[in-house]
Amino acid sequence: MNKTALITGIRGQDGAYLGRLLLEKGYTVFGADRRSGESGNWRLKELGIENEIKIIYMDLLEFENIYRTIERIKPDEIYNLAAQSFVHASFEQPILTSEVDAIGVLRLLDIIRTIKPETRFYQASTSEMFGKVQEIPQTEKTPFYPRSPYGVAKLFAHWMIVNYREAYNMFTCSGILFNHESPLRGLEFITRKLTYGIARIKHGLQDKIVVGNLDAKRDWGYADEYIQGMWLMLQQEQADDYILATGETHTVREFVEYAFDSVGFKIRWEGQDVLTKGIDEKTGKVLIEVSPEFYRPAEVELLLGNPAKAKERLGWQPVVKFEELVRMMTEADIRRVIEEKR
Ligand code: NAP
Ligand code: F7E
Repeated sequence: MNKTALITGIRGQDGAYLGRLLLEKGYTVFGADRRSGESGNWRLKELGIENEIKIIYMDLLEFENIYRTIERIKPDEIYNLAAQSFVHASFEQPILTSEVDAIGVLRLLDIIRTIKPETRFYQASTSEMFGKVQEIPQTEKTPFYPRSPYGVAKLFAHWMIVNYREAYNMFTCSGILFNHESPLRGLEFITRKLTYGIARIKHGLQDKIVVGNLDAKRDWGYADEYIQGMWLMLQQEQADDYILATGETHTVREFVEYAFDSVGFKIRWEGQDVLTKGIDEKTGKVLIEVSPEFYRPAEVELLLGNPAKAKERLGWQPVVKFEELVRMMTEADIRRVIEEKR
């Protein structure tokens, strides 16, 4: 039978990939958009699905708006991907971040509990909940220690997912996803900031990129594989929580080196901390600089996930490795910059 899914955050990175996957599987896909306007449509356009998703206007801040939407479309599955997802911004906007990422999830859960409690619900939880990590690698049993308003808000939502499952027997899943990137990643995140910046440097449109902490380590995977894990979670007999990660970690510095390398630059490092500079070995030009502006008041130094449970129970396993991911993103941005120059 044809299923109906509602994806919140449809215009984000994961929303676009998940929308495509569910359409391929024959779902009727409703995409909730908070009216970000035509400019927010680029990902759906790039995937060629902008006319196939049924866009509805829904903001996680507005209870009645969500209520009417769920009552009208009564989805079989909801994927809650909408969020203020930029950790750095959450320090400046902790209340907005909590309203959307914590209370917004509760609004959805409570509305479903009232209207259609059998709805299967996926919540986009995050490795940021591990923050100052209490164990390496992190598993579903590792204690949480969030380090940002974003992490704290997502942890509230995570426990609500667990609570609604236990209290009302609802099919609610928390996917604890480690960083996942792609050519559709937002430009504010370090990976895309780097690959887009490097493509512009390569084509003479920019001199350098200014960044923050180069020593933070992340477990970076490929978004298009992670959204398959989301779908799998909602197809199981029992609702549960799962980590999706690669089991490999790399520093931001390694990302810089590898991304430059993939377009023919060799980076030599000079200086320490905020005085660090990444220099082009061939020309001696400074291509990377560090500024305190991009440091966070509290940093997550190291993330490394163990995806064993997802492999065993869901049969989910990431294939794309760090080097391939960086190359894929750099190549996509080189193509975009060439287009922009035309
Ligand atoms: P993203 O590209 O930033 O997309 C988030 C989407 O949420 C955007 O389309 C945004 O709308 C929408 N949104 C923001 N505030 C909203 C509100 N008040 N009401 C309705 N929609 C709202 O994020 P992503 O990388 O695809 O991530 C998807 C989800 O997974 C997020 O919840 C994120 O926190 C979580 N997550 C991401 C990662 C990762 O590495 N990517 C890892 C773990 C968890 P606009 O387009 O209008 O801004
Ligand atoms: O930072 C460091 C920064 O903003 C990664 C979101 O999808 O993944 C993402 O959160 C690291 C941090 O992602 C710059 O300090 C250095 O240590 O790309 P990011 P994030 O904070 O890890 C998690 C799992 C989510 O759930 C989030 O929604 O890179 N860094 N220099 C920088 N970061 C940025 N953005 N910009 C810099 O210039």
